Amino acid sequence: MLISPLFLAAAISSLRVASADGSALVARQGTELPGPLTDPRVTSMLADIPGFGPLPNVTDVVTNATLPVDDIQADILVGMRKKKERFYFFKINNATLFKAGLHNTVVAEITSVKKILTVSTQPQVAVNLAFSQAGLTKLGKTDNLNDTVFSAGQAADANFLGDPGTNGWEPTFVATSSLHGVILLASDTTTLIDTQVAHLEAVWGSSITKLYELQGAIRPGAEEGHEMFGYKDGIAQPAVFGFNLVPYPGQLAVPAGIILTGEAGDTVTRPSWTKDGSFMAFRKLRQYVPEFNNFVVSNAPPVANKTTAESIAIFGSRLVGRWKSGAPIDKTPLVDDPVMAADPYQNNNFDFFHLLSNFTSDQSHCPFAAHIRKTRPRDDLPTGALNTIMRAGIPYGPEPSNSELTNGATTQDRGLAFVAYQSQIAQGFQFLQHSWANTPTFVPGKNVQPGFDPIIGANAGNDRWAVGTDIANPTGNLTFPVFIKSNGGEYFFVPSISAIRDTLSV
Ligand code: N7H
Repeated sequence: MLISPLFLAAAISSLRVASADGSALVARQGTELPGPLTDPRVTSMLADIPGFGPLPNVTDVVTNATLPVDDIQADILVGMRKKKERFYFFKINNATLFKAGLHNTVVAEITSVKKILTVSTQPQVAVNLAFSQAGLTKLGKTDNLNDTVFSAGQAADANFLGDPGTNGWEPTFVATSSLHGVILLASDTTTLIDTQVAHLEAVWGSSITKLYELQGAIRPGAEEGHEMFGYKDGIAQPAVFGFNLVPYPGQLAVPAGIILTGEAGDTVTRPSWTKDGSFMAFRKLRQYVPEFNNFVVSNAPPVANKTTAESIAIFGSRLVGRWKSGAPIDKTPLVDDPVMAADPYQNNNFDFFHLLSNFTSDQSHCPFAAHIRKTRPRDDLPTGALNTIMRAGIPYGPEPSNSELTNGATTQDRGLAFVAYQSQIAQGFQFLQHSWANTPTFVPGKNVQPGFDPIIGANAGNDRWAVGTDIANPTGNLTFPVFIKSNGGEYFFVPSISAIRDTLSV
């Protein structure tokens, strides 16, 4: 039953009294607490974005039955299709009370992959839960998860990721000893998310403290599915064996163990309770949209037989490797193709190799340094296929206004709440950021050093450079200011639902 606002307000005010005196959940029993949202859904909480291809059919996945989709937390395999998502970062004050609330109430509300696949089984608000190393320790779980990047935490990784230390990081991500976990809440309205948060806060009471929250939302209208610079994002995701049963052409098919811990293809030994979890890399990446747009307009080299506006669009697409529509420039370098962009049978079907061109020097289709080539080199490095991530981020912050765009300076905090899932952070997010995006010699075997990824390549806060952005001068260097600043983040472990129920909450 949906909760009325009046009931909710009354419940919340009674909560304030209850938590002000530090009393525990038990002491509040009998008061009217916000209950869970249990109405069945009639419309999907997920957006149907052209070019993504639908999620797998639940019957097919269950019949195939190689992955326990009713035990795996939904966000790991769903990708970038959420309409609204809140990240609620918290500290555990009292592990015993936190575990009681988790075991008796919350674990039953955690949303599995299976539930999210069908509208009628989707909850009003999908809830997922993840813990940092400090959080697991707080819960008394001192097992070694055999991921040193996770156990050291992201603040310790800042320099290696190319950040200028933790300068500019949200304080919550710097003081990591008290950041114990994150709750992911996804729905189609923030009102529903507010209600679910009130319920969880009622269950956990003073056993947790909210440290920080970030509200993400899909962009409106024609920008739906596009990130803040305007490019369609989330098209290329790995197909996971046992889940995405028939990969689309050009889609990277990977053993489930590349994304899920303990599944086939995961080479690391860990405690048995960690099976069917995943490591989550969260990053708050602030985007400087007017500055990016102005740079693209001011630096676009003229392209033969193209207007100025067309040359600008080509230049922008060469930084990313796709047009704003999502069409890959490797297939259509000089003119956008929105039909191809919207067709999952075409929009990933490329490998950067072209029969009659020189693979070591040809950048006429896609520059070596383009964002999607640096982060998935395809035929440039076929062995790199196992260094992959499932991306599940969402834009955050206000839409850029026209006056802000012409003014040329960012006045708002907006960007990408970046989320990547993988079974080993050192082979996934950290590898892509450090060894590929930030490493000028990558991709290897070319006639010229490619330079940094112009979008995410990071150089300790300093300018970056890349070649190949000018079709007429493919070995020429261009220097880029920073368009994206890291506000930091944390690494979390996303356990299976049974591990939360049977191991972490008892
Ligand atoms: Fe990226 N962007 O707007 O340019 N990304 N990315 N990303 N990204 C992709 O193919 C973007 C970031 C990957 O398999 C597209 O889905 C922005 C980080 C990977 O072909 C666009 C930010 C990392 C892919 C963007 C950002 C990656 C990918 C094309 C930060 C990893 C798939 C749409 C604000 C360290 C490559 C698509 C493949 C695609 C953008 C962050 C990785 C448009 C703005 C931090 C693996």
